[in-house]
Formats: sequence, C-alpha cells, structure tokens
Amino acid sequence: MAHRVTLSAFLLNERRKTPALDPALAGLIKDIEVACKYIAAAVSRGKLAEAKASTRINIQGEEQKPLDVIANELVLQTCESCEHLLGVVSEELEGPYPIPESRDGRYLLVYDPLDGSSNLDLNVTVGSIFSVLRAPEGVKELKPEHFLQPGVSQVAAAFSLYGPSVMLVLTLGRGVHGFTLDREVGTFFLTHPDLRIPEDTREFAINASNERFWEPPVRHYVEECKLGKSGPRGVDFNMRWVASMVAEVFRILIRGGVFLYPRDTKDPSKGGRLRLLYEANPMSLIVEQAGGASSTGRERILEVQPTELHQRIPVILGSRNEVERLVRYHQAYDRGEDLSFKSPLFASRSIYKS
Ligand code: AFP
Repeated sequence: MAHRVTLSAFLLNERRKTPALDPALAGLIKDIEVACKYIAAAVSRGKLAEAKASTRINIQGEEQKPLDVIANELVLQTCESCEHLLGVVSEELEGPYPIPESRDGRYLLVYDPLDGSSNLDLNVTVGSIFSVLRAPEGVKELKPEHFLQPGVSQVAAAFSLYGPSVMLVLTLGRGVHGFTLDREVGTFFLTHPDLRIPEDTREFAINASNERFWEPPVRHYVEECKLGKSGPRGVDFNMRWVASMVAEVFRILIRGGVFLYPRDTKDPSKGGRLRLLYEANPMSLIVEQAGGASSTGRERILEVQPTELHQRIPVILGSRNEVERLVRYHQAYDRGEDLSFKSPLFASRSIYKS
C-alpha cells in the first residue's frame, strides 16, 4: 500500500516547518477533525438520527433541522475540553459561548455546524465550516467584539463535506489541502495536496430564481454567460447550483468556477444571504490560498471589518479572472456607466471582451 499521510502526520510535519505550526492550533484542528467524524456519523444516519433533537427558530430566524442541533452540540462537546480555546461563536447560537476548560485561551472558533441543511431531506452533500481566530491578548471574559476581526486575521479555516465520501479541506495559511476519511480505520488521509483553482473558468453558480433582484453588474455578467458563443464572451458557459456552499466551493477547488450569492433587493435589510464570520470569511481564505479571489463585488471580503456576529454579506468567489471581471462591472456601474449590451463598454474592442 502506497504511503498515506494522515491528518495527524500532516500537522506534525507543519510543526517542523518555519514558522512552526503552534501545537495548540494543531490540537484545535484535531478537535475539529473529531467533531467532523461525529457529525459525519450522525448525518449518514439521516432520519434515524432525528428522534433525539428538539428544534426551534434560530438567531437567523430560520427553522432549525434536528441535525443542525445535533451537529452544533457535537462541535461544542468536542471543543469543551480544548484548553487553548477561549470561546466559540456558532450560526446556531445567539451570542459567544465561553469554553469552561480554557486554560490559556489563545484561540477563538467560529463555525457553521451544518451548512446546506435545507438539503438534508434530499440526501445532498452538506458540510461544516470553521474559522479560527486569535483571541486578543490577556482577555479573560469573552465578549462579542473579540470575534469581530477581518478575515485576513484568520489563522486557519476548514470545511468538511458529508457526501459520497467524507472530506476535510484545510488551510493553515500555507496552501489548501484535502483529506478523505477512511471509515474502516476512522482516519483522515491526505488525498488532495496543494489544491489550486484555475484562473479561468466556463462555469458559474448562482440561484437564478433571484435574477429580478440582482444589481445590473450581476445581471449583465450572467446574461453574457447565458449568451455563450453568440454573445460578447464568444464561448459557452455551464451553470451549477447545489444550494450547499461547501459543495460549490469544493467543485471550484477541483475544476474552477465562480460562485455568486450577490447583494439583492429581495430583502435589502440583510445585505446578502451568506454570513460573513462563519461562511464568507473561512471560504474566502481557502479560495485565496488556492489562488482564487473573493469579493463582495466592491471590496475584498477578507478585508471587510465585521460589525455584528451574524451579519450577512454579498459573496462572489472562485476563479480569479472571472471574479476580477465581475468587480470591473461593479466599478463601471458605480461610475454610472451603461452596462447594456449596446454600450460601447461591450463593443468588439472593449477591454471587457473576453
Ligand atoms: P442552509 O444551511 O439554510 O441550507 O443554507 C445554505 C446556504 O447558506 C449556502 O450553503 C447555500 O449556498 C445557500 O444558502 C443556498 O441559498 P438558496 O437556498 O437561496 O439557494
């Protein structure tokens, strides 16, 4: 059998590099690994696991699925004993949750315990999303503002996939690496080292039922893709929409693509659908570490200063050249330029021609 690198061996190797990986952070990643194994087991039991969870309307105003509750509890139980973790913020909890066993409180964990859970009844791939931040120096009492750090401050980000195979995709700031669970031995093995996103793509992902609510730059971009060979791009595009961000991002890591959940007028008060701290930021760090780009359409997501724990944000991420094209369209729109196809902006010699 070819030599296979376990997640533990990978973390040990990272501790031998310069700068060395902090053993406390390695320990936290191992706790995340254990939580993902427990959640994978619960998710794989599907409705058989539902009997044990009482649900409610969560802080997002959304009806919880039983497995949302079970997954959240599994992360909390696994992290309860992590002495390096000062506290956590979860999509399923209103405020910060202090870790009672915390000894040196060096890190903060922000997570979405089960992303894509509206797909659970459909047996579609779902996953968990994790973001790790440093706790401010000398903090003893956990406060919400401790978590309000821009995405560039993350020291690690990861997401799991509970699908045909169970995977963990991880960045520690030195590239993006994918691990696959060997259920027979209960161990994650390195199967996708150094994932890289192609700079160009012919595939976009967006929930097209929201088209009437999009801003003109997004409507123009999607229209160009749909026109394909007969339009200004001169090539045909493919479209995907899984409605599970973890599945969309993994596809982009494997074969490129651009994912859009843009600002829309459907509910202007929300500022987007996806949550900044535990969806957009960890996924943006992973995408950038793999050579892609991630923007609101108007600014780099990792540089956005958070103001609330559960705030939402527009997300456009994936193959760098397509994200940059979409940013150019937003800039042209904000300058008051005409984005219609008759506009000279999109004439044959336009800088916007593909
Ligand atoms: P759920 O966790 O409520 O299923 O939401 C999943 C998600 O946050 C993200 O994973 C998807 O990309 C997006 O919402 C799907 O949104 P639509 O249901 O509006 O397509």
